[in-house]
Amino acid sequence: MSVRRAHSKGARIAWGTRYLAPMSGSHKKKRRAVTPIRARTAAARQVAEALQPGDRIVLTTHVNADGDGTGSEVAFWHILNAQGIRAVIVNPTPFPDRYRFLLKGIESADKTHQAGRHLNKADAVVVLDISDMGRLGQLGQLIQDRGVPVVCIDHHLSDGSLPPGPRMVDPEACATGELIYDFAQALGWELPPDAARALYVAMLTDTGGFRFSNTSPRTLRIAADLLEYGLDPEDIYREVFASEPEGRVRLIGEVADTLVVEPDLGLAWITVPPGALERHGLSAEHLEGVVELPRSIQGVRLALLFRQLANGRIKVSFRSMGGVDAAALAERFGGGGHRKAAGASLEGGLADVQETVLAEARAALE
Ligand SMILES: [Mn+2]
Repeated sequence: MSVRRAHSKGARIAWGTRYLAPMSGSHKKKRRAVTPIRARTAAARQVAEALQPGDRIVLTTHVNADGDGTGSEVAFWHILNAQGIRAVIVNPTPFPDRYRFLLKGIESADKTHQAGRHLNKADAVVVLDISDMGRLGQLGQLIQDRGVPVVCIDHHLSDGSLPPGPRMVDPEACATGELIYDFAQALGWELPPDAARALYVAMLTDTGGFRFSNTSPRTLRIAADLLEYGLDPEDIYREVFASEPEGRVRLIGEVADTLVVEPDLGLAWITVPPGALERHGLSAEHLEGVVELPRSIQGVRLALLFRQLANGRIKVSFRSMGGVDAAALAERFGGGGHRKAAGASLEGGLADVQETVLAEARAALE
């Protein structure tokens, strides 16, 4: 009896040891890479031709970079670096604090503070997570003037107003990070563990924590492969979602107080009180995810967030559930985005802009 018990315990330990081994050291052998989609393989080859050893490459993304923009550029930086290709990151707005942990060990890769100097020497520019000049801020003109090939890797639906260069654009991708993964797989280029972590952050954030409808089986297969690099999902969760300043929670309290709901239409909106960010010592990046508050209400099909920008314009964020097209609505005000998440900025006072936008929103929901 006791012998049998000892035996079964021993067997369990042996099984556990075999199971755990690939996670700690030899995880590369166990990795099951996800095969890239054929059209993306062809696009990846064209992109790679524009990025030669000896070249100076500038990586950039949209104003107020998010987890996908920063994750994609950090991952691409590591992938190029492993191939001996020099790259720097130059963004139109400062690298957000929330994602600064991705730069650990390569802090000097971020040259946002010397944008002009690096763009003027660039042999190619890689624009990630946007296809339009509009959201490149003051870098748009510098990139246009430089006249070098502009690579674009993106998953947005857009008219693509960037200067010419190879394109790897697919709105079917859940995030630009998915395309960066495919880029490395298609070419057989090494994906360093820090790149894997950055891509996991890109896909995690653009899918709302693997919850939105852009979360495909392929998204999760790639996420699974990325975890095989030895990433700790809880570490990443803490860095991205649980490292907030106290002021952010107090701000959310104030913003939540402005909530208005029209349950018959499934419309809800919130407003950032003017000056609230400054009072709590926060910046615009701390508003990421706040628009999920009105969207989380039962029966809400369209949620809006209004806030005044530093330049006086009013920024409106649109989030939809079900069949409501947030991008189509944002486009009526000169903005754009995805079906479920879009934005626009309008001239005018807060009250006037709210009246205009809410009238269109109600019409869209009727
Ligand atoms: Mn994205």
